[in-house]
Amino acid sequence: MSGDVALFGHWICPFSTRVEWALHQRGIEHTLVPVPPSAARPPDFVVPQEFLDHSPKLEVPMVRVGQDYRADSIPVLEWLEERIDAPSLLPTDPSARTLVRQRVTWIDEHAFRPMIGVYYGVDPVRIERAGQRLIDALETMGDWATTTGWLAGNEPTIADAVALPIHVRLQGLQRLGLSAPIPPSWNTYGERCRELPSWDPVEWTQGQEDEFVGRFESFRRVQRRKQEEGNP
Ligand SMILES: N[C@@H](CCC(=O)N[C@@H](CS)C(=O)NCC(=O)O)C(=O)O
Repeated sequence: MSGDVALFGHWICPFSTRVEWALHQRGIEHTLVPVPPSAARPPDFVVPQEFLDHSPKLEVPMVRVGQDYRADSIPVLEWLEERIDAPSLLPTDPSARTLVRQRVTWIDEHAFRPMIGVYYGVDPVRIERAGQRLIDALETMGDWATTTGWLAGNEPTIADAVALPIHVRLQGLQRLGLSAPIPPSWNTYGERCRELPSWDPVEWTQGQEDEFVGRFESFRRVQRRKQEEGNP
């Protein structure tokens, strides 16, 4: 395993959490270089030059292994599988791998997108609709996990990495308007994730959850004021 792995990311970014969890779950030693997303950057924050030089879209997460850089969470998860010899989050059987990749794509579209719709939502009706779509997705994923233990088979895979940030911020989402009941199967699956040693490094403190909720409440206030002023 290459000993020189760095993750440029931030706890508030769900895409960074995917990668951070996968690094811990695979037991890959790494350095975490905190780069807050621009909206969460303190005014005096100095963005590392290495990040500016190598991130194609200036988005976190970005990962360095040795002298090579990659960005974009799902390609990064795949690249780390090829690049680093450590316990894998991809099954060896080709049809099982195909299932993992299908589920990764499904989760990104059907769960992550509405999740982001909840916290970036401004209009209560849209927040409610995004919340319902998210709950429907949690139900589907909870059913997968009930059948095999994990989201795509009987071991954790990159599909679990892709979905994991939802567990991390679920209470924050509820505080931001996710009002429908959480499917019990999703909660049971969440308990299984919390038992993994890789959970602790990505779990939010109460302060982090409060900061997440506070940031998006204030984002909503600003957007609503702009709308009232006819300047959305
Ligand atoms: N498709 C990318 C999305 C990454 C992304 O949107 N990152 C956000 C933070 S959560 C970002 O860095 N935005 C640019 C900025 O904040 O300046 C991935 O999966 O990694």
